Amino acid sequence: MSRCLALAAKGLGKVKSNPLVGCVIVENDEIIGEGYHAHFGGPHAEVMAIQSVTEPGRLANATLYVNLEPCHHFGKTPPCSLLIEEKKIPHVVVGQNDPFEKVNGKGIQHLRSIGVKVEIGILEEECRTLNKRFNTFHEQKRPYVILKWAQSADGFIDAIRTDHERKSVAISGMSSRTLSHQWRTEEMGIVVGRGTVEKDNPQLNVRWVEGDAPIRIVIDPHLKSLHFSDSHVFDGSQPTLFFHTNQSPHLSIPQLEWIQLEAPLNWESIFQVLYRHNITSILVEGGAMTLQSLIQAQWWDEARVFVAPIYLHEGIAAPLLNASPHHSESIAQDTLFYYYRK
Ligand code: AOF
Ligand code: ZN
Repeated sequence: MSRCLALAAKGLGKVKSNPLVGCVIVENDEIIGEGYHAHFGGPHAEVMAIQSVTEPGRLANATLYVNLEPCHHFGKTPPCSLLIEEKKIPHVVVGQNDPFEKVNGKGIQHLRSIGVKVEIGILEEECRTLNKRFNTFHEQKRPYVILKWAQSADGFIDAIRTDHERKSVAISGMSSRTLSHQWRTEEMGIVVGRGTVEKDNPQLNVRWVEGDAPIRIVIDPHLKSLHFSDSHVFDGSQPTLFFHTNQSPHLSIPQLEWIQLEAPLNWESIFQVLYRHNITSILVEGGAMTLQSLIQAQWWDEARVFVAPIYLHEGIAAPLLNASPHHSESIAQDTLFYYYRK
């Protein structure tokens, strides 16, 4: 199962909004096949593993290990449960159930009903952690929320600037910023508030690593950022969702969707829309108000905070998390702290 998890993790950033799944097939104490779900819409882990077996005759005496319950529905690909049945694999070991409602329990039920021996719950906690996005999305019907910011050693995330200075103060170092771009490839959406659009004019794309850019999500209740119409978020280069309460403007921008919600704008209704858009996870990059409002409403799962060895002495205070870091690591001269809500 550990090997399944290591294989599954290779799909990070490539299979979203699907789960990370790895599969290992063992016969007579020997690994005879393995595989993982490598890209969205592509074959499932079980299919890859079964295809990799060079002596298919051994499958009838094999054990198939997989970190997620084999699917039992026709999605973009046919059900893995039926493939396992066809190959007459007698023993299946599963890490966790599939919370997706078209599957949940049905894969295991089917395999048992045809006489396959099924064990479930092996390394379950590790399996659930690996698929934290997929599990949160299906069980809580909202995206998994990762907060991210960089602060100075004395606790500021920005200098005091006018909205027109549009050049952000560099706090974290290059290595930290490259890592942040890696994170952008791993999540489906990237969230910023109106103030960040006005002050930093972020592109919210992926430039320093390989990988797909996330969907841009801008929270702007009164559409004030329209006063900055040359902002990157309006450049039509990337799917963008704009949340507001004003009338939607008669302005058509490629890939940009205006989403008008009732005032006052609240996270619960925003998350309902993100759920309908199949956005399984979001990386929230600021600013302080947006981050703090998610913390206040307890709508976060994880926070990643860079602390840089610089002093700003005054400025915009970093959000207050009210939690202790779970662990930390050094990223060049910066320290990266990881927090988890529960
Ligand atoms: C598995 N093995 O490797 C994965 C599973 O549209 P599809 O056909 O790709 O189906 C996607 C759903 O299948 C996804 O929501 C989840 O329930 C399950 N993913 N199942 O047996 C895999 N990736
Ligand atoms: Zn499947």
